[in-house]
Amino acid sequence: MSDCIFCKIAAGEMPSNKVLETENVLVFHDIAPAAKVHVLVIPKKHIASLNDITEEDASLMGEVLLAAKQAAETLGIADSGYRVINNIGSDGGQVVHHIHFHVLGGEKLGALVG
Ligand code: IU
Repeated sequence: MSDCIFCKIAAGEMPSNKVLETENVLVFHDIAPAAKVHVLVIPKKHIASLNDITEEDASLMGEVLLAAKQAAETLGIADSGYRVINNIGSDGGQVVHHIHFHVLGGEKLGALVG
């Protein structure tokens, strides 16, 4: 999508602080970190939110989760633990309408659920 900022980041048209990149997925540092480590994992393909994935995206979404795990390892937070969050829509707090998974860690996180 031409007016999507994460599409522009994925295409290299906007700068980002990259953690890892594959053919289909990009991981980059969040510009406003909410934890000591805070990166975003995105598919390069424009998908607005989890509501918009289809069977066709099943393999791609697997690649996204594998990249989240790999980024956690690269950033040294895998063993101590971390959180992966996907916000969906207005009530979910989604601001950028290109599906992304937040990976948060590097410190003890407060409980959200449970
Ligand atoms: P949300 O799940 O849509 O609420 O999260 C959007 C995130 O994208 C938020 O944490 C922003 O700080 C982050 N972000 C970014 O890293 N780079 C950008 O250019 C923009 C938003 I716009």
